[in-house]
Amino acid sequence: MIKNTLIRTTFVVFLICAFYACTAERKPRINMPTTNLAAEGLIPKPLKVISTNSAFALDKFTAIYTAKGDTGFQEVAEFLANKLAQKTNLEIPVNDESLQTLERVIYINKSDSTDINTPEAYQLYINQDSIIINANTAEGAFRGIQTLRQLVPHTSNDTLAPHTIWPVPTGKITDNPAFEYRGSMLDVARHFFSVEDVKKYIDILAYYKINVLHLHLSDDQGWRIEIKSWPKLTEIGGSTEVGGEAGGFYTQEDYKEIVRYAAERYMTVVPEIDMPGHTNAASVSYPFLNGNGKTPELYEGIEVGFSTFDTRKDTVYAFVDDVVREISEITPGPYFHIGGDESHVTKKDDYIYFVNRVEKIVQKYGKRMIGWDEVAVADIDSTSISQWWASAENAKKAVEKGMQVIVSPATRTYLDMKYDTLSKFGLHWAAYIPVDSAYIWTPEGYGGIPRENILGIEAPLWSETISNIDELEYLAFPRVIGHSELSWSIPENRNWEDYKVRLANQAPFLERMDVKYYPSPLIDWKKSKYTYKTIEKD
Ligand code: TNX
Repeated sequence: MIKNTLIRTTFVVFLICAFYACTAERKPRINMPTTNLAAEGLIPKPLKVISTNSAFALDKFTAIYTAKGDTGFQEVAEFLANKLAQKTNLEIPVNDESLQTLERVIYINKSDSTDINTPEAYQLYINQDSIIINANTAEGAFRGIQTLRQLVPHTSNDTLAPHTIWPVPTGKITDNPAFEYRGSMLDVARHFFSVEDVKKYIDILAYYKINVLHLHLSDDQGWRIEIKSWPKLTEIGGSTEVGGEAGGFYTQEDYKEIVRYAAERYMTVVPEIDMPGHTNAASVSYPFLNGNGKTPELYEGIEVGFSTFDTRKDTVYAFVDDVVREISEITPGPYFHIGGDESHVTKKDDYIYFVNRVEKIVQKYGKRMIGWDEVAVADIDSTSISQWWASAENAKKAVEKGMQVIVSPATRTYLDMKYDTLSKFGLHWAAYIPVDSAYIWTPEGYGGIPRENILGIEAPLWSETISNIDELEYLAFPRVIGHSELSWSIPENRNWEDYKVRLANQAPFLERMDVKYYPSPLIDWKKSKYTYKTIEKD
């Protein structure tokens, strides 16, 4: 089963040693129930699943081991142990060679198999006595353990053994993402969200294998990241938000903590500074930036399109250079998002001139530029990325320039769109997006974009109408879970009827995580095979 003989031999020797080390305390084999791995409620749906219909008894005699000396594997194992402890209260040791009572092993293996040929691919073999996760990289192993977390039942089974066990269905999973960029955006500019809120969002997204968090860090209503060379941005520009509440901002240390937390979950943070429009908060802080001919004032409304930088002033580019440099220095990921949307009061020539110049600044600091779809009108090069939110024509232009496209159609992926007329929060300028409509569409070849030009999918959450984490969760969940499947699973594995049952089965996890999701009436939450408390309907 394991292709790499050397690893297999090492592992078998290890198991034999473990067996002899603990024969004195060996427990009788437990009769496992019949299971069906292929029918488990996994999201996103893995590429291939083969069931062998028995179970691995996760219990207090289980231990986790990893390949030694390979970067990141130990941390992935500890992450798994930690999450299993939160779910089951089991304290599962990691790489502990002194164990006396070892019965079952979870082995996280670095494999060079050519079957696992992308960094995020993994194989998961679940047998009665062992679970083996094979991956080329710790990132792949991390994705694999999310699948394993989903397979551990929410309640233990105390009738099978004299002690508590969590039966994990046996079989083999081979998995690999369809798209390399699987993201969600959070608008922390219209309303500010704390580091703790962002971490909670990251945690839930990572469970569904989302690997990009795009932070919309500036807009007309607020500037949310400390720039040491331009302190008034946060002092003045960070002081407000929509609706008149005090805003807030991340210090560079806060931002680094978000980046670190995301990186621990193999998630890339994409910072966005929206320019040359959506810049009122910056212009109030430093009025020389302003190009709309008016005296900028702090703004707490939600209309857009009235602000612009003065794109013909060199000092504006000195400012942009500092901002891009400072943020790039604390951003390990490859991308920098320059916004570029809805610059309605910037003349077209000025807009093109601005985007062309800023692209060079982004590249100077070693990043790949992303911009909302409008940026494709400029003379940008093929390494830059266009994020399609509204205009098919702009998306086409991007493809003609050889650029890659992130697919974020407002009518399908905008998490700030209301579910229906009864939704408490959200806007509806693009559409009402019920849970099925967010899921039933095909990003592959969307709008005629060739598959090879699609970098991935992103679901943006704009925050004009939401001001706290409960409201954020109401709009994001469960829709973003569907977007995770659209970006990870191949079209042949996606099916609404099948998905909606798997989604119903997410209720116990979401509730344990205290996620205030919208209990859409399209989902038969009650049919979930688990019991959970009644959800208050909004
Ligand atoms: C359009 S999408 C915007 C945002 C708003 C959003 C509200 C995009 C690039 N621009 O400024 O927040 O609609 O749905």
